[in-house]
Amino acid sequence: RKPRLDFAERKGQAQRMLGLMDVFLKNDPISLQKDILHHVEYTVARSRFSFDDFEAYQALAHSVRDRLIERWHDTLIHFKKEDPKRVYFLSLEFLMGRSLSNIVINLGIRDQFADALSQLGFDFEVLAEQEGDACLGNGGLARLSACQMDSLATLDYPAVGYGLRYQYGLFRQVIVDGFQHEQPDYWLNFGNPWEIERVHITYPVKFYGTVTDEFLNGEKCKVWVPGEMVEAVAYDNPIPGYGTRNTINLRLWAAKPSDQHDMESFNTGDYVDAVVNRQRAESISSILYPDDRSYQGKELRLKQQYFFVSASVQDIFRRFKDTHKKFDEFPEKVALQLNDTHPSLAIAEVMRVLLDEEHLSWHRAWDIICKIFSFTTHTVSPEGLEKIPVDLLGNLLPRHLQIIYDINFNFVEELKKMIGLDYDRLTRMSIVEEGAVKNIRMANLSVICSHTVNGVSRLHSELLRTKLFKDFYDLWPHKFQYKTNGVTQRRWIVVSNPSLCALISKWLGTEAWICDIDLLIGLRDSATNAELHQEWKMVKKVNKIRLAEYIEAMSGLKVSLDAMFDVQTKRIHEYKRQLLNILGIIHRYDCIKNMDKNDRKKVVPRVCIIGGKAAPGYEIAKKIIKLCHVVAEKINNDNDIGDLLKLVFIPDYNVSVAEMVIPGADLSQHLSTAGHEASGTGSMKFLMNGCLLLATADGSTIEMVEEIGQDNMFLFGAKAHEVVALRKKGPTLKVPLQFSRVVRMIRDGHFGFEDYFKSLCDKIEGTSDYFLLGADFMSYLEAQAAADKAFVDEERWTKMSILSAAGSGRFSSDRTIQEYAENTWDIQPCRCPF
Ligand code: Z57
Repeated sequence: RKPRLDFAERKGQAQRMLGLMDVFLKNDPISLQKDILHHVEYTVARSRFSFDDFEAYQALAHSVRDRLIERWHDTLIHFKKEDPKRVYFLSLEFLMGRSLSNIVINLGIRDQFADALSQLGFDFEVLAEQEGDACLGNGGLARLSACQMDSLATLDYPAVGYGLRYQYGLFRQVIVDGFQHEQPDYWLNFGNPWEIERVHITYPVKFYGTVTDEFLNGEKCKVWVPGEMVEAVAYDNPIPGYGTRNTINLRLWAAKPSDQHDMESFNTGDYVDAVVNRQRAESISSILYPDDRSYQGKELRLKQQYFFVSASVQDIFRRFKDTHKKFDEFPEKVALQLNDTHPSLAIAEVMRVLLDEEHLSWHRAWDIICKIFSFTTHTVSPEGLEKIPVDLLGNLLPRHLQIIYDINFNFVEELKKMIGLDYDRLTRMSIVEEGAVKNIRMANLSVICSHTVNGVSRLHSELLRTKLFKDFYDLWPHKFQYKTNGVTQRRWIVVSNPSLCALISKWLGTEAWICDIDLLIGLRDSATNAELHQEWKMVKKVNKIRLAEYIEAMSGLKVSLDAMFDVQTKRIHEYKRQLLNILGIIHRYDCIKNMDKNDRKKVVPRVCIIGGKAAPGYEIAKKIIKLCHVVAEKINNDNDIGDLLKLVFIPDYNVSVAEMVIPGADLSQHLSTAGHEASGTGSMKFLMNGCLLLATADGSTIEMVEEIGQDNMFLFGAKAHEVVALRKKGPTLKVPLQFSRVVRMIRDGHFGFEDYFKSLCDKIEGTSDYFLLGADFMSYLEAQAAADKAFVDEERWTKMSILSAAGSGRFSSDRTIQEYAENTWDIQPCRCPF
């Protein structure tokens, strides 16, 4: 493959850019120091002679922000001048984490800032840790959006991200007596230097009301008279690319009371009540739903979806109409990407604007719709698909429900012509689900109205075509594609693992891999080089020390650096089988207890680390967290065990915790029952950091095996195609004795709380073991034994680790985004000159 970018040329441009920037904002140490002190005094408003680390961080952040804004302006002006086709990335969730390090690295001014600070007596890293995470998302889907924004900027694509500016991000997880408690994350408390409030960029968003038929120039048209109006205010978050001047925009909407509405209540005289009532508008963007793929049919959630969609669509139309008159050109300038079904109301909204406001014919409007939308789904199970009760939608958005019905009517009529009166199939494919509660199937709407439907890994796409969307695939095979997910190496190596970053650049003799990840493969040539081995082990050691210190500070537990650090961190879900991990740990504990002194000497010491949040209403997931704590309590305090086995639960797993945990892991576990993880992206971050994988053949792991080879991973468990048959066997399935024994230990109260854990045990025994923990248990233990065996052979382990990182190139979001640009969005890079 030819390299995507000429790195030398990029580097040259970057140098010239720095030179030019000196004209305005200089980057020499004195200028940087002056700038920082200026912000201490005038922005943070502290005395130059007394400010703490947090205040220093704020001043630093503002100095960085100034430099960021320059490039962001230039990019927006350049895009405006060039007027390329843009992609609008609509997502209800963006999990950005911290920004400071990421931004200075992408701008190429990290070292300058670090030097300037150290002369002032500050440590860059210490200040960077003052920043709180922006957690405007739940898990994989949301972090994927963030990685993709980084790649879009770095590859110079003209992209805009749209989302919601929640006042409360994902809840903070606090553990009390081993139970998860949720606390609000009021992340804006301390200000947010990375956003730019645009008080003049606002749009009215309408809700409720009625639709009437009216005549305009002799033509019948629909008029929606809303019952409520809320204002959407833009907050812009510049996203800088690496090695480019391009800095794209992530525009998040906040809800404010509307000026146009409520005149009436003000005139009735109850002024104070009227003002207080107005504040309710703000609740629309107040809180992120923490459910992660369970849809409850809540009105507020639907309001959030429409609110952000409506504001974004108005913004897109305004930008288009600035420079264009004919809507036929719309598809040449606009690609709308639906990140899952959450923003799929955009389809009905664009249709509504074209019909009711721009007065296009249905035919012309529909033609445009079919050319602009692309849809990516992230789920595998039919239950994961979003449905909206018709009553709810009809009440909140009466005109949109009409439009959806019309789209469906036309679709079903067309379908009848193509497949005849196959009523079962027609019923399955209809956008409207009949039943006790009538629902709108947002996935069907999205598939029908999009030109392309993407899965997030090859296996996922296969499952979409043969199961979830089989009826649609048979009809429109050309619509179905897949783009295996990826993560950005800028955040997941350069920011979070600086020692590994330096090592890779040294051994490859270039930094070009930072935006051309395929170069990583070059490490293969040195996979057995003794000198590299030495350095590689040192890097891992440094990161393990950092992680061990964190564990000790957090829980008081001292862990041995010689032990294998074995990590499973991700949202808690039954299908991800954290329970399988815990049962494996209990088994290991039980084995060690039953060994004599000599055998114990042969045990490979382990530090098992588990982390992740459970949705607040997800009982079983919360029980898994408690189980982890009681088992840890028992094992960690058992003198027979000592350093041979430790179990730690890391609370409040988020992006910045991940940045510290992942580089320090020797082994990471990805245990989803095959066919249930659409892709998985955590595994990619571990892989890039030279962490070995113990995993099922699920989602993107299947493709990882192809890249790094079966010998460099620990694979186990039933394959996706075997899972259905295994489930059918149900009661006749023989469960290994070892499995029954560990479940028995929990049931018998070996760890206490046996009544509380009963329902958990019932879920995995007998016919109810839906996720097949029993069926996969032996295979799991064998894979664990294989990992132990490999770990004692230090040379072999290090080689496997190097080959893991060397083979991780395919899992960069740069590759994913490039594929989307070429095969789905049809957009070209638009590079801002210096
Ligand atoms: C979410 O994080 C994902 C899927 C969903 O349907 C929702 Br809702 C949230 C995850 C998948 O579970 C992962 O397998 C995948 O890697 C990730 O989305 C990004 O595609």
